[in-house]
Amino acid sequence: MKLEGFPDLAPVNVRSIELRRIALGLVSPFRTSFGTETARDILLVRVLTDSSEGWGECVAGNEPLYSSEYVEGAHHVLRHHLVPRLWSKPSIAALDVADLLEPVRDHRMAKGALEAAVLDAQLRANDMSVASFLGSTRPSVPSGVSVGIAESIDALVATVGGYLEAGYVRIKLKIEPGWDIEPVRVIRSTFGDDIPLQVDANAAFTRDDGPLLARLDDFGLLLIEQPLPEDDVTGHALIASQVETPICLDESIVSSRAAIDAIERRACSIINIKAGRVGGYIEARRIHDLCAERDVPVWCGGMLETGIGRAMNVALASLPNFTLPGDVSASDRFWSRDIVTDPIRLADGWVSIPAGPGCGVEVDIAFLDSVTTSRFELRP
Ligand code: SMG
Ligand code: MG
Repeated sequence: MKLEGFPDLAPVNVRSIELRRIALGLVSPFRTSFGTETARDILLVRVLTDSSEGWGECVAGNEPLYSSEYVEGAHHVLRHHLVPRLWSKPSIAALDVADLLEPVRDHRMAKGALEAAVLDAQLRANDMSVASFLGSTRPSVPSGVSVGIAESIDALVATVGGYLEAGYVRIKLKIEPGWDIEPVRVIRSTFGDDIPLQVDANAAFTRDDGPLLARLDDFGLLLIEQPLPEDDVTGHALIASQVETPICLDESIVSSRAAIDAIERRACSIINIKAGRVGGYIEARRIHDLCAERDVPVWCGGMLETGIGRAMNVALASLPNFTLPGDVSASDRFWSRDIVTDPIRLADGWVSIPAGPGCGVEVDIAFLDSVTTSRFELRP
């Protein structure tokens, strides 16, 4: 399939692909409606070509709680089903990867990591940045931070206050039944009505919760993210008809087809784009474009990435229809030390796209080696 609007770049000869797992502890526990994370087991894909190296980060969690994918499963499917499919072509371009992997159903986070590594390697070989490849229109993007469910309202206020002091432009509060109206009310009354504020339920509510969620209309939120389960598109349309605050979908949007379906069924008026969730940055760009054609704003989601995924997300977030601030935070939001030499930082609340070819950041190999738990190398 020929994609429109992407530069035509020379393909690369892939010599080997490494699947590397690392263990990183979070700076503080991150609690959502589906669980608490304190550390991540992160799968990285490293592609070596004749002339370059590329890295891709898999966003699958330690356990299948956010979605059905999880890191051990992603590792297995990459090793046995996805990487072997790349050997069918002597030289490869990132734009070929999705088609080669298409016979394998789902496993989008695993596919996305492999495609990202090929993209990074191919772009480095062609001296082009991910931002230029995707069609970036600005050098930096506003920051946003996702704030977990806290031990108490006082603890939440202290945490949000700290992020505002650090310069974060937009705050997202994780919610669940019982931690829904009150945290939002207190954050509004403490910090005022002007802060861009939104909530994310990670599928924790039911079709009966429309009247409860409508009580959030009083607080001028930017959006309510994914109130219902992933497969309940019609339920989201029902909720959207009962609340004034825009409904945004995250987990439900697994592809451009799913995005069109949700928009046509009026299940959402805003979409959170995560490259990993949809199978890669190329499909993410496709969803960006189809949303732009339909006047549906998008924003860039986050999956607690290291600097590798974070750098690519900043590039994605700089496309023109990313008109809402994303979950684009500094590396130190989650990590005391990032695995890249120049971590992602805020400057007056904004994040710059790392300059340079590929994802624009360099892996700190010595530190990476010190946190590596396993390495597996595949060759044609
Ligand atoms: O990377 O800033 C980040 C995390 C943002 O809240 C965030 N992500 O549903 O949007 C979401 C969650 C999913 C990750 S939970 C492990
Ligand atoms: Mg979400």
